[in-house]
Amino acid sequence: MSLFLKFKNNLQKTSNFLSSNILNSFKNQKVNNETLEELESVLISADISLDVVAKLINSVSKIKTTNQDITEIVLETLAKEIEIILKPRENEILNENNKNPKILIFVGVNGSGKTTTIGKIANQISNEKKVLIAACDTFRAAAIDQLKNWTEKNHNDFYFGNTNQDPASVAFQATEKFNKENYDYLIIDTAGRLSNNTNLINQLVKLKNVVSKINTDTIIETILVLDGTNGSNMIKQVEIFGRELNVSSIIITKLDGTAKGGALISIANKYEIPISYVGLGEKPEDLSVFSAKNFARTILNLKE
Ligand SMILES: Nc1nc2c(ncn2[C@@H]2O[C@H](COP(=O)(O)OP(=O)(O)OP(=O)(O)O)[C@@H](O)[C@H]2O)c(=O)[nH]1
Ligand SMILES: [Mg+2]
Repeated sequence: MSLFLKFKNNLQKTSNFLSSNILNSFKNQKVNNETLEELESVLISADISLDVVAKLINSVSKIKTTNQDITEIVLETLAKEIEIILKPRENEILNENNKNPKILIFVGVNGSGKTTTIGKIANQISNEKKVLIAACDTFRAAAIDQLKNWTEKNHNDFYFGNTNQDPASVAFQATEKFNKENYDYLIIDTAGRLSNNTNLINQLVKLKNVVSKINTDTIIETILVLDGTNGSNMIKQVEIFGRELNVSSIIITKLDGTAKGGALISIANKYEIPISYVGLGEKPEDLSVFSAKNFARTILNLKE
């Protein structure tokens, strides 16, 4: 299936919401204060932030009435503006031509999709690469098993410690193994829940420091996984994790399950952090490289 179709099929909740409401707003074929206000409220309901909505409304307000179907022009105008906002955020973290090893540390609140996304990403790495996956979520025994299942499916090597062992010490041992045995990738899973956020962030900072100290030359990506069904609440998570952990990339999951996919645009507009992948379902193949154009066009139910 093409990437476009994948986006189209799995972003239907957002696209149905946006396209049907926008068609409805412009059914009288006029761009005027009333229809612009209706459009504004539709965009806000899709969790697109006010500053982005203002930009979009400004572009649509400039549309001149012609013989052409106005809704088509409105949708095309919106898609173009949204693509301009999203384009600079495209970013590939798995470059098959890259010979240098890489460490990926996955962080995010509990349930955001870290472990599942690690499974999906490992599934996309070619079999020729040597991959070590480390279970540094030592908070729950089930978390270790969940990751182990994925590594067995993908035939990746797996490193784990004891339940409740200090996550940074598991990361330390895994990083030593990664160095000694010449792996191409080390992928680190972390816990999403602790007694409070400050403890969680401190623990992650410690883990990252340990890994960076041993591996001064290797590229370390800190990947923040966000639950797309949280809509605009994702902003707060970017704020907290971004500030302390120098997040290098964002992955937004569960976009198949929400009509609030517009929040991705708000994040792209507010933060200069690349968006590498989007989660579009629970199956191993339901993780797609983020594409600005595909996202912008499919959420408005436009053709490729
Ligand atoms: N529909 C859908 N479900 C997803 C997606 N990504 C993850 N999930 C589901 O979300 C749930 C939580 O995912 P996990 O990967 O366990 O989340 P986590 O961040 O590791 O959670 P903790 O380990 O508790 O911090 C699971 O049931 C996943 O199957 C997605 O893109 N789409
Ligand atoms: Mg997990």
